[in-house]
Parts: sequence; structure tokens; C-alpha cells
Amino acid sequence: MKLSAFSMMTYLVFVSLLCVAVSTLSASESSFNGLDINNDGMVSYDEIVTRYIEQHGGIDNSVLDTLRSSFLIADADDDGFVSFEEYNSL
Ligand SMILES: [Ca+2]
Ligand SMILES: [Ca+2]
Repeated sequence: MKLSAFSMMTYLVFVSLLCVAVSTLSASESSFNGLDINNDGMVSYDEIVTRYIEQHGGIDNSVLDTLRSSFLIADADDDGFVSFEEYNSL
């Protein structure tokens, strides 16, 4: 349902960011764990931003906006975190 309001470009940016964390490992669990910096089993918005900055050396406001809106869509149950199940369903 949320996907209808979700542009393809936003989707691609978000998925590529999720994949870039551990790009040499193909297992989705490994890439999820690469994003889960504090190993609490959930990926927060701050963790995604931190990983993005590590990968790109910085971040600008337009990317922050895209990440924020993408994160809200990925967080299907609106608890403020993306679980492994939510990540896998992207
Ligand atoms: Ca976490
Ligand atoms: Ca969630």
C-alpha cells in the first residue's frame, strides 16, 4: 500500500544504500548486520545516515530528505526502526 507513494528513484537510492554497507557479501543478513551498527537487531535512521557518511564522506540535505522518506516507507510498522523482516521485504 505504501509502495504506491514511493517513487522508483527513491526506492533505488535506498536499496543501493542498504546494499552498499557490506557490498562484498551477498547474503541479505550480512548486509543487514552491516547496517546495524549497535547490533540490536534493528536498523535506525541514524545508523543508515552514519553508514552513508562512512561510504560517501559526507551527506547533503537532499540525500537526507530522500533517506528519511525512504526510511519511513521501509519501516512498515512505524516503530522507528527497520527490522530484518522489513529489510527483507524491500
Ligand atoms: Ca541498530
Ligand atoms: Ca519497523
